Amino acid sequence: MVQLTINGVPHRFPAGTRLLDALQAAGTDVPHLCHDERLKPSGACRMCVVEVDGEPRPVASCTVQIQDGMTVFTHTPALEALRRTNLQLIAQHYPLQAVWAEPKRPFHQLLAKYGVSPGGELYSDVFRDDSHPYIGVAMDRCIQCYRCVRICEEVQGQFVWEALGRSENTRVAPGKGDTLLSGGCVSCGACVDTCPTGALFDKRVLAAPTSWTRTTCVYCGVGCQMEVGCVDRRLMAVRPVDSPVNRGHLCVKGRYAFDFNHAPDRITTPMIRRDGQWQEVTWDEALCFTATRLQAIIDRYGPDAIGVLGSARATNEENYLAQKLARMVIGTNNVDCCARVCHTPSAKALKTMLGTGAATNSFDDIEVAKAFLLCGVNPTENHPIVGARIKQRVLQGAKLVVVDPRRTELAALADVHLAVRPGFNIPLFNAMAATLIEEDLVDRSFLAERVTEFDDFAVFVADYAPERVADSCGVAAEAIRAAARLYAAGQPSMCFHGLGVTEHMQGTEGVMALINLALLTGNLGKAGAGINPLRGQNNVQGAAQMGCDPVSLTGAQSIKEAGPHFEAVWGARLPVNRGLDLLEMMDAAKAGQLKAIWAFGYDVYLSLAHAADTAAALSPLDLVIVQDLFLNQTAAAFGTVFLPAASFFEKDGTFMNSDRRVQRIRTVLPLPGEARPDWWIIQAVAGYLGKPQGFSFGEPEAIWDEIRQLWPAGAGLSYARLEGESLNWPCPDESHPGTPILHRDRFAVGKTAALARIAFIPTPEQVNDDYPLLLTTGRTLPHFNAGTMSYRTPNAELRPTDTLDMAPSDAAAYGLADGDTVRVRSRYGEALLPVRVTEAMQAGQLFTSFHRPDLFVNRLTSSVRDRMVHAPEFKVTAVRLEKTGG
Ligand SMILES: Nc1nc2c(c(=O)[nH]1)N[C@H]1C(S)=C(S)[C@@H](COP(=O)(O)OP(=O)(O)OC[C@H]3O[C@@H](n4cnc5c(=O)[nH]c(N)nc54)[C@H](O)[C@@H]3O)O[C@H]1N2
Ligand SMILES: Nc1nc2c(c(=O)[nH]1)N[C@H]1C(S)=C(S)[C@@H](COP(=O)(O)OP(=O)(O)OC[C@H]3O[C@@H](n4cnc5c(=O)[nH]c(N)nc54)[C@H](O)[C@@H]3O)O[C@H]1N2
Ligand code: SF4
Ligand code: SF4
Ligand SMILES: [Mo]
Repeated sequence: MVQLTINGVPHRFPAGTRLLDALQAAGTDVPHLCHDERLKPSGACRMCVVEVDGEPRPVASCTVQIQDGMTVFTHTPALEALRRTNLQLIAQHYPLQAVWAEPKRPFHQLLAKYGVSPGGELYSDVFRDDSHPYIGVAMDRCIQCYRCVRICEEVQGQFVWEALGRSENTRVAPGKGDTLLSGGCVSCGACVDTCPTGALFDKRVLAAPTSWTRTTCVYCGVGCQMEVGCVDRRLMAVRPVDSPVNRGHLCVKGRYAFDFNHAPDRITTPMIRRDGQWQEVTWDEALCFTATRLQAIIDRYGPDAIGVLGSARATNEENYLAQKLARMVIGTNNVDCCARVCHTPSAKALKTMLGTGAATNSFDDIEVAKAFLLCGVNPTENHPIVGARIKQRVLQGAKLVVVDPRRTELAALADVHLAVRPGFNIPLFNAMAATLIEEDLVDRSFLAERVTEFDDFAVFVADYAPERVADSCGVAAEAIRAAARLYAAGQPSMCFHGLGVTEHMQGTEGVMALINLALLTGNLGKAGAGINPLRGQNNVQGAAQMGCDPVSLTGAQSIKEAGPHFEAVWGARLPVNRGLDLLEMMDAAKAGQLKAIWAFGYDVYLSLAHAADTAAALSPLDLVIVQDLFLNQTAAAFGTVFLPAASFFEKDGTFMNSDRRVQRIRTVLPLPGEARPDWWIIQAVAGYLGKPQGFSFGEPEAIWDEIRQLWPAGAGLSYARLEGESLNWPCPDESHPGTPILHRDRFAVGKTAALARIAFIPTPEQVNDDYPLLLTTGRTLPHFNAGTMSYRTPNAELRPTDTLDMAPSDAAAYGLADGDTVRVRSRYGEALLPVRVTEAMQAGQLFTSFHRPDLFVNRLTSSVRDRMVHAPEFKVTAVRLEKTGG
């Protein structure tokens, strides 16, 4: 601690504290304009000046650290006069009406405090842009604090704003385009958040919120913390919170894409389909109908004729209840969730090789890592806050290897970009392993202490030398070697992977091949390292972890080992039959063995591969229960009964993010119409099935407390603790600090982990003369999965449609240009898509997202599945292009 005297009063602060922070903590009212805690200090506005004993002139307190024995005066008449003069200068060209209109803006408050009147001699040559759907620009209010310039650079990494011109003529404007969007803006809203005057403002915020409630973003698995502002119980604004995950930053979805909640076609009344027509009914009718039909199926065909699908969008508590209902009330292990289609391969690989099926490290390790290996993952679009953090680290000098067929934003920034041919991860990762061994880049002491099977592995992997596999992988052998060298030299090196690894016939094995690389280089069990799947939705990690999985119970515990404990707590016997996973359920439905499916918060029809096949499975079902916010494609085509769910704005509970944190969501809005939280609906169905025991919780916290009783690694995560702390599980008791880094001294499987010999098996989905192009599918920044939410917001203006991305050479060969509609035909179906020509694509390869239900991209994808856990091969489809008339 360091001693500091402020205005004659002694204080103590930790060494290294910034003087301005100390002054604020001591309760002094030192003003500032250019400062923001998220930014490096700039000292430009000179409002935070103070007198420091021994300094000849006043110093900007945002730029200095406290020293032991420092004596500081903050409000001498000379300082106050200096501040007033500074303000007068700054306000010389400032519009007076702005101050009247919005007296609460920080700059306007300062003017009022110091009695300074704006000069009102406005500049006429300021930047103007009214084209952004969210961000308003009123640059006559720009006071050149450069906070927008700096936050766009230092936090988001987009470099949109620039200070153009010199001295008096300096104007802040986008440097690379005429509008924000053409200048590279990704609509994160950070510049708006930091602007102290309203020169940048949220266009759609028409009135200042009267209440703010903290909650967790509902979109991706990053799990950003945010505050939701309401006026008259209507959503008005969202602002970021300084949490360990997002550090005061959000992306365009979390920050702006919330209008779906008030969408006119939100369904808020239960419905039953009779004679092909949806009819609104009461909850009593809907629940009675649902329970009677379920019971009839159980009586006639047995409980295993029913499948329950949990939701990666709903809370932990709700998913826990869903699998409890499947197992205890219906009596089947047929329960799964959409983790099946994205990262069940990661969970399986990590669990098999290391013992815990989750990311090994925490996002906080990003700032520690010296090198990154990103495989089949596109964080600047799909996990934008993680993407921005990685980008900053790379801009500061960390090395970056990207393995992705497309030149993504981070690939363009990479030291080595391996544009692997879709489907060839295994030989490529094996070739990296072979290089590590051949060039002696392995961590010998880590291998000696913690890794087995090295000798056999070395012999096996020698067959995959880069020079042997490079051609088929579509990359240069020397580039593979360079990638291996960078990864080995990083120390620590952090690996993130995504669906480009998992959604393949050898998806699980792809992740295993990556784990090999971490084992060989000792990049496990320490800060800044690890194998980290970037999980998909807000609570996909939680949905599976809660037991929406046919072969494991809550906490990923095996039925065999943990079963007796669950039976004791639940007071019921667990079903004995092995459960079907989602894909097996589809097979069983097609074969007439499965009769009913209950899907909540999951648009199965739209999102599963090979839609014709999905339709063949869903259409013969006797009962399709859909529980959602909207009449999604599954409901529209096959639904028998629709149960209207509350959104995350309308309920309490917890989500589990990608780095194993459990975080609260809180009720912001009242329930619309008859919509009810998923946990309420599930309990009501249990009651109507005559088994209310164990389903009479009054609120989510009580459900969570039962979960903690059954899940040892989550036992310490009480709601009370979650109020004040951000904890990563395992957290076995209430005094445990949580576990940001797994496998520190030993692996969860034991002291050592074994290298896995993964032989490459090509997918049967191959190009030929009829289907000469390789289509891969994925995501784009503004839209989310089934599009039900993001397309009901102005994000639809940011990106109106999915596009078929292709290389310029292919476009030329097919005579196609941007915006042309083309028919894409695969062996399984066809879709019409607008073309987008981009240098990011390799010749012979195509990419599209699958966000627009009407374009229905999964009509194209194949039935190939991961060999181990059945995730569909969304990433490889052979197609051909056919010109359309229009
Ligand atoms: N904006 C936005 N964010 C999202 C979502 C969204 O829909 N929109 N969805 C969420 C969900 S559910 C998930 S699971 C995550 C997914 O996040 P990511 O894992 O990043 O998802 P994708 O975009 O599907 O695929 C990632 C990359 O894999 C590449 N790829 C394709 N084939 C191969 C291959 O054979 N090898 C390699 N190495 N790479 C390949 C693609 O070019 C793509 O850039 O995102 C979450 N976040
Ligand atoms: N071609 C192709 N297809 C893919 C993929 C790909 O890469 N390529 N990726 C796959 C992946 S990884 C995934 S995760 C799936 C995603 O597919 P889905 O899981 O179907 O998509 P989502 O949009 O995440 O949301 C599902 C539904 O949840 C609803 N919802 C939101 N909040 C709540 C809530 O609180 N309660 C309830 N009951 N409902 C709610 C939404 O309205 C939406 O209809 O798509 C898969 N499909
Ligand atoms: S919204 Fe984000 S990306 Fe766009 S200009 Fe502002 S800070 Fe930069
Ligand atoms: S990064 Fe993910 S969690 Fe964070 S604001 Fe964006 S969508 Fe939400
Ligand atoms: Mo996903």
